Amino acid sequence: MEGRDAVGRFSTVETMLQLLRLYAILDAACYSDAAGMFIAAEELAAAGTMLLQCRNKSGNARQMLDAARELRERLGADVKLIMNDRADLCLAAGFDGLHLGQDDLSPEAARRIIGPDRWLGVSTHNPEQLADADKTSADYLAIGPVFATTSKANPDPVVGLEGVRRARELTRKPLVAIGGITRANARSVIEAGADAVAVISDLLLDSGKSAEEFLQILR
Ligand code: TZP
Ligand code: MG
Repeated sequence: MEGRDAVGRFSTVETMLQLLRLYAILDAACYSDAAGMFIAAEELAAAGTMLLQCRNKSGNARQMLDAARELRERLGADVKLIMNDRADLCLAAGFDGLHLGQDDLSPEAARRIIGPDRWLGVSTHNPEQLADADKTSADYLAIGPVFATTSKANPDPVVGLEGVRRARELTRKPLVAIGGITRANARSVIEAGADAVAVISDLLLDSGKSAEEFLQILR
């Protein structure tokens, strides 16, 4: 199949984002314990989610690494795992990529750590940040929050669908929309020019069923 290798795996982050369009974020703060997060991750993967990000804004490095290694072990190599914020943990856990925000290492500094082959994503919140990130070696860019979100502390102002349209004009890199995206509005975000949607909240309840519905809606 186009965009996949001989055994059916997606070969690049671009094909994965453009063909599946769903990027699930596992935020440790949303689960009562690591076991709950592992179960949700397995449900998401069983439903066909192939790209997951580990996000933990309050754990210590050792806990984060233990959880990341367990996820790697449970989900197998076909599911692509992206570490939020931490290049060191990305390498130590054998993850497939790293996602950076505006206050993290610069993309080029992180690239020196993770090497040329791991996927690198950068969050942006306005046209200036997006244009800057476009000049880096980032493999994909995120724009948001598109809609109001309660999952992020001190979120930037919402950019709306207009912000997604503007972002689309400014980059040819794969574009991920994030923030307040649900099954009800995901289609509109793709129609505004995003290749994929990144989601926390609307994947929390009945994770497998929700992921299946997202994947159906986004086809
Ligand atoms: N960055 C911008 S919005 C956001 C992040 C991490 C949170 C997205 O979570 P939700 O629950 O899908 O709005
Ligand atoms: Mg960050």
